[in-house]
Amino acid sequence: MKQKKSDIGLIGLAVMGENLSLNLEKNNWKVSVYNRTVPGIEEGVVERFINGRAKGKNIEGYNDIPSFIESLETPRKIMMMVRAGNPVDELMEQVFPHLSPGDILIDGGNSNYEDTNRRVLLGESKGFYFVGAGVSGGEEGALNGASIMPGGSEEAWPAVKPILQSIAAKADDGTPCCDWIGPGGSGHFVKMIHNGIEYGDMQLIAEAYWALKNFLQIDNQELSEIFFSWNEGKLRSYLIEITANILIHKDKYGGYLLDKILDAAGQKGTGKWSVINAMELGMPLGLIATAVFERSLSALKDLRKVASDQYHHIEKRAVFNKPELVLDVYSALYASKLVSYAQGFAVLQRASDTFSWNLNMASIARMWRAGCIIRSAFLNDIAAAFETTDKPVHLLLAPYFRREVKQVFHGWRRLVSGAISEGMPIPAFSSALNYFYSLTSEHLPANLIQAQRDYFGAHTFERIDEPRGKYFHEDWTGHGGDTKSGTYNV
Ligand code: NBP
Repeated sequence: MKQKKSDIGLIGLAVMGENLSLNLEKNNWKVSVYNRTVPGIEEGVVERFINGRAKGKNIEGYNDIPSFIESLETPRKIMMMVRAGNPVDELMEQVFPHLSPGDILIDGGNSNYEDTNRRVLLGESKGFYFVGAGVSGGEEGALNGASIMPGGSEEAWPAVKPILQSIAAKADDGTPCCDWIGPGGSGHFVKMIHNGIEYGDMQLIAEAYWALKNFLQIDNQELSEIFFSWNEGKLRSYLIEITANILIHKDKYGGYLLDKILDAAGQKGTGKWSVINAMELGMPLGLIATAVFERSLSALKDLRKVASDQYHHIEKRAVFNKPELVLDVYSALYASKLVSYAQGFAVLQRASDTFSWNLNMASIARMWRAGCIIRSAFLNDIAAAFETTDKPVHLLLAPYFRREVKQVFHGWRRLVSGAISEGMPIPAFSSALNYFYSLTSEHLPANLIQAQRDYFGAHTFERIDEPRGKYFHEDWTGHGGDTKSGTYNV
């Protein structure tokens, strides 16, 4: 009897590919897998998987691309889980000659959205479909349910939808954390901003931990209890939960492991990309930028040691009233997190308008409710805010969040000013508060910036007593010319 062909093919058997193929198989899809075999790199990857974790499962392994592709049901659905960048282009070149019109390539890696824009066009020019799907949730999500953000050739969605939704995490209401994002590289753009928000959340939690630890001089057990209690309320989230666990984790010598970990953070680039792209779009993303720069500053460990010796860093700090301080740190964390998400969603909205992606913000918030690293209860509130009939132009202006900010505002401000006067770094909390102050100020000193720009470079300015869009130049020194510079903005 002729054997049934595979429903989906997966290329790249590193941690994500292996676990995703097991998740697919668990959801009753027949899977073919392929990994390149390069002498000197790691040979026998396919055999190891097929004879190991995939043993006895409905998964077939292939060592060459033609027979791998031949094993798939048409239209073929092929998911690539390889390192982002050149490997994806190289693979596409190898796969193209063996595909038939209508076949679908899915890139599940962390690709740059501009590469995905280009690949969608390339794939479609050859008669194929290309889907750039951001996948979040790491190894655990890949195996048991990830948050998946697919975008690109929309014609491919009906064919890939049941497959991707089956392996996606399910929110508490049962909705799969995977839905169509939009055209071109929008899926990878949304995934990138997700990762940027993750950088922000982690920095904020780190600042909360540091403020509590240093101001209250409490041990990890007590700190952990505070985080566990926060995990019962509005801050309930995966990152708060793992922080509570990390705080009390002991190593084999019996001490808290966290206290022995070097304070020098690494990064792989998606936070940086979020900031670069926000800058390209002319949108403020200060909290995530602060989180990225703080990782860079933390990595300058030797320099910090020298500087702290020279400036005699404050070691003893004032003792605060515990319940009040805990509440103020909570307020700063909650409000700053809201600012961070508001900034992230505003960047998504600008990208959507600029690239005509028609992104659905409520749907994106819902897709992040489970499976991914930033999953939290709070995303339900964000989705609800975006779903109201008079959609807020900015999350901080949604009636629900306006009420929330008003409740925590004084604690947030007390914590930031107290920490600054005590010499405690809280860069993300204060970046959020400054953004909030600027956003809610009708008047800012940018009039002076415009005057300076016009003074030295004839960059022109608008006047408050003339309509917007009318530009003026002043001869500030009495011996300048009339020639103006262009009034474009980048
Ligand atoms: P890696 O990002 O480490 O990629 C390793 C895989 O890429 C291996 O299968 C490797 O084959 C293959 N590969 C490389 Br490298 N160059 C290739 C080429 N020129 N042609 C064909 N295959 C090539 O693996 P990962 O951590 O599983 O991540 C896969 C993708 O998913 C990445 O884009 C990553 O950013 C993204 N992602 C990862 C996570 C995570 O938690 N790890 C989470 C979410 C998304 P080889 O075995 O022959 O070297």
